[in-house]
Amino acid sequence: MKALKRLGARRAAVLPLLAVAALVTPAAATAAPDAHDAVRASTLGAQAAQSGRYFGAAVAAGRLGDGVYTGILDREFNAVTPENEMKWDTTERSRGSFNFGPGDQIVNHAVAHGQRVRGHTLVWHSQLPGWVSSIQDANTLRSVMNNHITTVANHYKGRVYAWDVVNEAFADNGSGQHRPSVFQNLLGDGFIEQAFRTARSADPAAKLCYNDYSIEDWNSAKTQGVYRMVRDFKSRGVPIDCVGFQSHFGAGGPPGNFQTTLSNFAALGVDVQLTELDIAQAPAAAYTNTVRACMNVARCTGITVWGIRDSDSWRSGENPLLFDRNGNKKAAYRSALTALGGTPTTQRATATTTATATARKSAAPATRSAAALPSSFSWSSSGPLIAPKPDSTHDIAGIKDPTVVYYNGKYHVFASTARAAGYNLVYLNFSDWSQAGSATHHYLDRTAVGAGYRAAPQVFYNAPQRLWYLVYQTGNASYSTNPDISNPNGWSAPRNFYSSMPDIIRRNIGNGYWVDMWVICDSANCYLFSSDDNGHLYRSQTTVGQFPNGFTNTVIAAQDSKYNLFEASNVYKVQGTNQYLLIVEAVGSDGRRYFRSWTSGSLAGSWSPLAASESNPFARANKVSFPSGAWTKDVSHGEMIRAGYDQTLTIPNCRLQYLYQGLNPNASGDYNSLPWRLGLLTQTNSTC
Ligand code: G2I
Repeated sequence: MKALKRLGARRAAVLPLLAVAALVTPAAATAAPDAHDAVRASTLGAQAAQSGRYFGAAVAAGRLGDGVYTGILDREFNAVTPENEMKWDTTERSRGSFNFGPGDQIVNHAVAHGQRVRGHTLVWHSQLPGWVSSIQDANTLRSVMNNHITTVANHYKGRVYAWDVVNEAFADNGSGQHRPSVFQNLLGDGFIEQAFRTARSADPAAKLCYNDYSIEDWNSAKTQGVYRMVRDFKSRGVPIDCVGFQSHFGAGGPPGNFQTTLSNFAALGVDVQLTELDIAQAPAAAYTNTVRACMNVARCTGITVWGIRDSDSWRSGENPLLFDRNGNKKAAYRSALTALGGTPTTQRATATTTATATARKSAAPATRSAAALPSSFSWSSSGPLIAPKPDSTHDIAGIKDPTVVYYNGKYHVFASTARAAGYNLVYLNFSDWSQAGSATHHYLDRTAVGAGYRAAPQVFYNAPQRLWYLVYQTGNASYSTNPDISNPNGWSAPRNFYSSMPDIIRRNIGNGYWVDMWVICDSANCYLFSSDDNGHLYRSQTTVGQFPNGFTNTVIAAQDSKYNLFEASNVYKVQGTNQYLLIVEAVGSDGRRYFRSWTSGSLAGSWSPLAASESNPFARANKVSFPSGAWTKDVSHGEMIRAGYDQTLTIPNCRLQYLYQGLNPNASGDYNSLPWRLGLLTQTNSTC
């Protein structure tokens, strides 16, 4: 979007049909992607992400040097749980002396690969150092427990999505009571509540879970005991957000009433997760039943398998996992993927091929899947999901330029508010698209972000700094930061990335506007892309370490005619590949907005056309089906639903979703007063 839009839909008819095939880039184009590879792009994590879920694995720090292991991990999983590295006997082996080395190894790996982390576990009677179990008085133990929770949760703050705060506190004996432990014996039943309260104070943004095994059968006394505790916690406001069902099953798989158990807990107002799944002999049907039980419960937010290959499992003699010892996909893998809604790949992705390919490419895990995206796209659109909510001081006409991340069980959307007087920003969150329309709109002009011209936001979490960034245009490229994305009042006042408009932009901008700033980082550098409404896409750069202290080396990353390369560029990393995707908004021969797309092997590389023409667009209204009515002919400035939320801007490689701005085709008049609304595209020609 731009400061003072002057190109209305009315201009459309007079625009010439523009040549769209070639995007002039400073360097030679790379080879076009091989469309056949798209069939093999389907993975557990990417598929789970389609429904807002994660699919994770327990990870051992000691195996991160194994290329086959990390090849599978980074291709298939978008969440990890350290198998042993965050347990008390590792993190505080002697009193007051903390060791985060092994846990950090896993967390750093996860952050670098866009995987969320489940922290496991803060308080557990097992893997507990002798100095704790031999404590004899309640006061000492209470302060030791609180200090442990606070120190560990603090260390991982911002990088751990959910904590197993207390693990396995209930007895197996059919009593439905707590098991004996040093915590239970000295502190009594209240130790669990105490642990949750302490964890909440230490890391208010993390989800706090109670985790246990043999609580999957609704009829068991242990399940009922945990259920009563969660109900009690919720009724008294004790902070608990989720229950982890470990799901260590025998060959028969889950109990027949597992889904009932999950729904009953979810009905208490907590998320439920399968946290340590493994099944003796891994029968395909047992995995299907397990995954289906989760998929059928809206608040079942993710599944973690307890290891990657059978040889990595704590039950390795029972071959309970999804990959065999050589890293080949087992039948159970295919049933899990299918139950997640995916289509397992056939011959070429099975067993030996995958394992040997992975082994061969262990140094560069994703080179073979460089063409995860197809070369043409079709979409289905929702109706308008988000409309302005004017209040007495905000006479908003349109809501535009959305940016969105899914984080902590919610979609967080920031957008421009447009009215005749100009632009500012709004924030809303919701857990489900069905609730997007009823979410509260928080106007950011009331916060330190401030009044005046602010538009076209982009949000991401900077994992190295553990800080959220909101990037937006103010005439300069500006940003605010916030430790808590869900707190609209937490944003800092705007700061600028540049001291002034870079010379190369000043020389090329003509009558355009400097708009739509977009930041994306790889492991070494951060890049800022921007447009000039005059056919140029610019790219500046800095290092990850220097970000956000200025961007330099501004170059023209791509150029074309003005309307062919207009504005609203998004750049993303495609999950599980070495590809980046660029999409840029163009103005069609009918004056309607649509998107063109390119790919590149590196952020600073040249961009090769993917679906880059008006007849083969990335997204254009005439390639979109509108089951609930064709409410717009423009597919304009928006943002992809990402697979993660950090600075790498990773998107799924399959079944893409794009939140965009659309417009009643009959609307006309002042550009700033047009009634833009937000709708959601879902890709319909995915192969997963
Ligand atoms: O027992 C299965 C799981 C039950 N729920 C809680 C989980 O935390 C637990 O995980 C397992 C790990 O998979 C094992 O890897 O917890 C075990 C300990 O209770 C872990 O085993 C330990 C061995 O006992 C140690 O001897 C060994 O040094 O693994 C360590 C690292 O390999």
